[in-house]
Amino acid sequence: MGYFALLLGTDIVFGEHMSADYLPLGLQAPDPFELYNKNKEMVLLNDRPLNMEAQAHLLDDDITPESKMFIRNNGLVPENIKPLTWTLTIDGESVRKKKTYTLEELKSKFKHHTYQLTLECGGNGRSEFDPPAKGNQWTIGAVHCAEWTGVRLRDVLEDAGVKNDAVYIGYHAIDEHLSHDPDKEPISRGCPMSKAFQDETLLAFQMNGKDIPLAHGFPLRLVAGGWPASVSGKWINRISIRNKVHDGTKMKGSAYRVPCEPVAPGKKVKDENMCIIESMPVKSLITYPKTGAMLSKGKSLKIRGHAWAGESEVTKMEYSIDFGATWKSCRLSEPANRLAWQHFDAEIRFPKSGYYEIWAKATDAEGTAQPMVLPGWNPKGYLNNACHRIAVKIK
Ligand SMILES: Nc1nc2c(c(=O)[nH]1)N[C@H]1C(S)=C(S)[C@@H](COP(=O)(O)O)O[C@H]1N2
Ligand SMILES: [Mo]
Repeated sequence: MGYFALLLGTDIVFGEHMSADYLPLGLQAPDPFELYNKNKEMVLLNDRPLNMEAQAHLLDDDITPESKMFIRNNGLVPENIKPLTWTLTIDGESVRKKKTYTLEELKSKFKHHTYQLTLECGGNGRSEFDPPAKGNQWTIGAVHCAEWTGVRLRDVLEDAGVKNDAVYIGYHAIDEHLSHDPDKEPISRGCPMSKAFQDETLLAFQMNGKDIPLAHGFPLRLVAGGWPASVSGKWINRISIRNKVHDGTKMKGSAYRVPCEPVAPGKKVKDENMCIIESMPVKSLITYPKTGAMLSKGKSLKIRGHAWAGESEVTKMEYSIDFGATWKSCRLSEPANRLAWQHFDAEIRFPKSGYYEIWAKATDAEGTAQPMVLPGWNPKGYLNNACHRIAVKIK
């Protein structure tokens, strides 16, 4: 008992009634679902660093609410953030004049813009690769499309001044490395100037009409829709305008890179033959019904879901109930804005009772479709955009 009291920093009154194997609530780690307002059906992959994903049926909303957004952290979630004294510095080899802004200055000086943006972790779908790839074993739930409000990164960069030799931007954030070493950054990635200068690339301070939730980057986050979500730095306080490809943590080696040319499964690939992932590939999810649904015979079934295609747009959405032998079209919506996911639905009639699978396949504006089997194996297990499938029974 003395030991617990020491940890709690005070006496445990009536502690003599506690059973020997009882851990006082005050010493239990906080429940991440409660701490971060997450739906109880979210799946925790890791608690240090915290990584949590959705299931397909949880992603049914047109705009993903906080409770159903996956969390991907490389380090520790910052604590005690003080938005009033928060600053963002623009520096680097290619800035004309290094400049620092308070949050208030960013908000009052630049025009506000709101976009729905699809953010998918580069490793979403990793769990299916064989031979397996190390890292979080995401299934299909590391994607969301929330509505972000902020100022254009371009407006802020131009205010500080961008030199002609600018190539890339790199973000820096305040989250702590797992080792607690202050000289190490958990992650510091970025994007070429062309992506940094797009209309939809924001320095966001709001998500779904409110302050950004802590786990998703409060009080300031970079959002670059359609690219691996690792480009969208959370809790950022510095952006460097670089005269070369940014060389921060997780930019080099094999991180967020795939072989420049396809390789056989399991093959070792030299770092110099790995290329940085830019636009994410075309993909879709059936969000209704939930896989395993039981339906009664004679009734038709309305399926629905979302489809997205990185920098491109989804132009065709199809489903199959005969294991890919034939495909029928779904109704497909226009995106709310560029880089937002699109919604699809279809009404399906089943010829007789029994077990079925519903497969969904999206095609982008370039004519590239999702593969029905696993796409190109790569050492880190990125970019799995195979068709989503659900099972239904008709009785
Ligand atoms: N500062 C910081 N930004 C970060 C990360 C991080 O660990 N620290 N993780 C990145 C990765 S790998 C992903 S997939 C997304 C996840 O965003 P989310 O947690 O809001 O879903 O944030 C990115 N931004
Ligand atoms: Mo990620």
